[in-house]
Amino acid sequence: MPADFSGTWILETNDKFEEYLKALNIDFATRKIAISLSQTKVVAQDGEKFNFKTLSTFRNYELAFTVGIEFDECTKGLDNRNIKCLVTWEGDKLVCTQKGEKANRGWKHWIEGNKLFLELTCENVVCVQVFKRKE
Ligand code: VLZ
Repeated sequence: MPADFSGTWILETNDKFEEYLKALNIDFATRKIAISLSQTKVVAQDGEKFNFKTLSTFRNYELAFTVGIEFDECTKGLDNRNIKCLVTWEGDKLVCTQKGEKANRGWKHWIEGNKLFLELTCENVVCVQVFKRKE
């Protein structure tokens, strides 16, 4: 039985997020705003279908996908690139490869106890975000 990601998760730590945004060529002013934000992930999981909402007071970002089915993503409001994505299970980790202009781009999600982890990768930068399940 794979992990259940459904729920509301509040950002607790955000290591190397600015470096990640820089690797995506996000400008200085936007980076400074972005790193100051509290982020909330609202995840809805229905079997292999997922909806991830990343909410903040500045911008929101929404992504819907089915595991194992390639899809096009436009990272609107982030770096505004078009990428080809595929999410697969690696054990209980949800792993997304994001093919496009940026090398080595993708993310991984997993759960440990009441924490949701997100590893965001671009080129040689790895950002690790830890979220706590909302009571
Ligand atoms: O997350 O790809 O959970 O899409 C940051 C919004 C959203 C704050 C980061 C404003 C989303 C930033 C990263 C302004 C530049 C991401 C996936 C995995 C789901």
